[in-house]
Amino acid sequence: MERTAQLVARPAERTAVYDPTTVAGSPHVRAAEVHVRAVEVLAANWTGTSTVPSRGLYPHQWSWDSAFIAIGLRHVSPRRAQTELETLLDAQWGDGRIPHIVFNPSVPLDAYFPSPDFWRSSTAGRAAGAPRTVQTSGIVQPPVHALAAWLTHRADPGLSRARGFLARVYPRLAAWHRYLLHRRDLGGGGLVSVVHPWEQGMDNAPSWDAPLARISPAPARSFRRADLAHGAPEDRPTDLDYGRYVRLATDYRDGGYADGRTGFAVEDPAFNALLIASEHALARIAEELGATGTARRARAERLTAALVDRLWDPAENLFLCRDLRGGGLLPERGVSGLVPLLLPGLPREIVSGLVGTLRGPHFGVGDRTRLVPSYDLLGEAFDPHRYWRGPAWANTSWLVERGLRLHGERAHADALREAVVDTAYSSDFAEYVDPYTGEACGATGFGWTAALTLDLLHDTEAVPSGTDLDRGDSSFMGGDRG
Ligand code: 9WN
Repeated sequence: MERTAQLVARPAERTAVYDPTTVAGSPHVRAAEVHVRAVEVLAANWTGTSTVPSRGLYPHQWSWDSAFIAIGLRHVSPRRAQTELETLLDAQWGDGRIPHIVFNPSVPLDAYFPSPDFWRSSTAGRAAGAPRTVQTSGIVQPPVHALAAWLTHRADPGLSRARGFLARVYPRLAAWHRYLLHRRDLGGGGLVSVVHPWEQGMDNAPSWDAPLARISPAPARSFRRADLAHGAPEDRPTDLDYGRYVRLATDYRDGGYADGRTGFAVEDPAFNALLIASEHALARIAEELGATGTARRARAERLTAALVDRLWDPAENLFLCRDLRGGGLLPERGVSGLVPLLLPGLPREIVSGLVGTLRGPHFGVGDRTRLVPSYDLLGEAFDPHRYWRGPAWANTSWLVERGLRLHGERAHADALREAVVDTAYSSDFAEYVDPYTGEACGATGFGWTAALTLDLLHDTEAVPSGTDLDRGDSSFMGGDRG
């Protein structure tokens, strides 16, 4: 295993995508300095087997954080990126679900809420096949993992083959997708539903307000939040929201984590788009392992058609969330509705509609904002600092940047890439930032901010050649299929 110093000292000469000496927009900041600082963050957050999102606020392993972190880590340590994903997959449940948190037993229980004694995975999750030796949560997060595994493989195919990396992770990733497609198609239309706002990863988004309003909150005295010790209360979700999060999680746990009966069920565009991108990646992994990816590609196409059919709103030029319990599309405009831009098989008019929305008055990218706000600038609930109700996150901007580049919007993609890298550096790799000013919010030294900055500095495979697009495949997954 590399020592931290070795990781940090990795040379920065592979900054080929970027101007080799400067970060545009900050002409005095050398790209090499950004690289070194980002690697320091990842080294400081490394526990030996995985990476915490933040030492203070999030001291365990989170599912989609780890996928994004592996995507960055692969540029400095493909071995560590593989380990990151393997550690997460070691906590997979028998029914295929990948839990959203894998708890570190050496961290005190009161460091994060809800803690392992709340989730009780090894007892309450027994019927669903929760592991006995590691404590986890019982909900999930967006399926970025197959995409991360494929990109990690591509970073060092020799090491990957020597370690049998893809052969070991493929069956687990396939089981994960099976769980989502078979147990979570709660609307019967082919798309996956989330059963808790934490599952979609944008916890406090205004899209959840209406479906959450039907949930009776757990009494405030029945739980003790740990997040307020680290973040400003006015930037975090309210106590009332927390009460509802706790009620939903408690009910799910008390039902043995069985699916289908939850009071909250929403089809979300980003969650489903990431599943589709990961299906494309699984097709490539299957081919690398000598099998055929045809069935997976066909499934990805069917899912894309279902996404358009069920969640696209042509009047808004945006994908929206569908509330299965209340019925119908939720009108709130969120960044989640822009994330499907990363899909290769989207009809051209939808791509143009999304780019127009991204640059128009509701998100203002390239005009009033440099990074992609998490929520509609003109929306009633907009707040530039409150969790997922306006601020910008590096992961969603990265996903939109990949989408812009994939669809040939090179100038817009370049500008967004520069903005993410610049802001990450100037905010000390903040968890999220004010979308107008770039002011740091939440934790600094945040894992995926550092990792995705590295990816934007180093990903030479992302430059579109046109050939992959012609094949209807996803160019940001790497050039050839072999
Ligand atoms: C609940 C770890 C996670 C991210 C989520 C982000 C936040 C947790 C919380 O932190 O969620 O899972 O306590 O608010 O919203 O996207 O994965 O970084």
